Amino acid sequence: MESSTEKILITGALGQIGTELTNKLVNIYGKENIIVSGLDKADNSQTSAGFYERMDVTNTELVRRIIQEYKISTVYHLASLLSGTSEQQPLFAWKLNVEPLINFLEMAKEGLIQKIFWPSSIAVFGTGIPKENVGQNVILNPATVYGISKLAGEKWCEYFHHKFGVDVRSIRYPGLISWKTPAGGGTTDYAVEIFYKAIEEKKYTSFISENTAMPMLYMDDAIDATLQLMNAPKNHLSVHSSYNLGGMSFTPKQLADEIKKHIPDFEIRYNPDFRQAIADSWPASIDDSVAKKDWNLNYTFGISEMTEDMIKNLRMKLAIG
Ligand code: AKB
Repeated sequence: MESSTEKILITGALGQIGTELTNKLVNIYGKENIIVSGLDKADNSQTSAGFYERMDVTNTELVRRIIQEYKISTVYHLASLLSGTSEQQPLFAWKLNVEPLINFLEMAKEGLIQKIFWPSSIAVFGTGIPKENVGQNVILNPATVYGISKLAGEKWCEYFHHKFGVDVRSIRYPGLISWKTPAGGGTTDYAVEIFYKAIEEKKYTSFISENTAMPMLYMDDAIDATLQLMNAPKNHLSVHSSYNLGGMSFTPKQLADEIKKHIPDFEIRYNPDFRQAIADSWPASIDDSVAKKDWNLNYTFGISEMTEDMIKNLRMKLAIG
């Protein structure tokens, strides 16, 4: 475990991963050591989650100033546009998903930061490879703007590691399912929306077709995996682009059947939109044996445990809210 003098900056801290990762990091390191940043709210105030800095990550000078001011040692750089939104704003997706990462890598090269975490995605794989059990080292041929930006980011991480010894660690997240903060703009997000609609309206129209399988991960497992990777001894790591993470794999129909075990009158319909083409270019399942070997990746939640936990927690949240 890192010492509590560690100073951590989290970008995209108000997003789906950011909110839950922030809580976990505050518990481990204390809120005085956590600086959360996002585009919203007031500047430089101390919140229950640590110091808050309103920060546009594309503003390289501002980011550098904050890194220096707080003497940041570790950055979790999560700010990103997801796959659906990236297709609608391709140039902005490139600017947001790639350029700030290079800025952080440069600062690590200069010795201003000691360690970086950056999320990649199963979107890097793309077309022309088998769909099942896709391995760590297959040909990467992304078919989406988001996938292109994530592949470029992976290559920058690898380059800065090999050339300058930068300690940057990354995971190719599958779809992430969680109840605390809604997801936004992703192709796998049907698997979050479906729970809200099942509880509130007992029906859902999926924008992904019935039998399209994608890899998914429950947020608790995603946070644990992220911290396991960040705490792994440097010399155990053999991948310096980004580690495959498989989690579980299911189709909208399989998820709906699982939900029906808790909400028997739930009904699902299918009306695929532009995100279906994105899903069609992604793997159905992932081989994550390299992460299991290098840093003991493991999971607690399968589809039934995840469904039960989502419904229990969302029912409470929606009843209160
Ligand atoms: C998305 O659907 O865009 C993301 C991802 C798999 O990276 N959840």
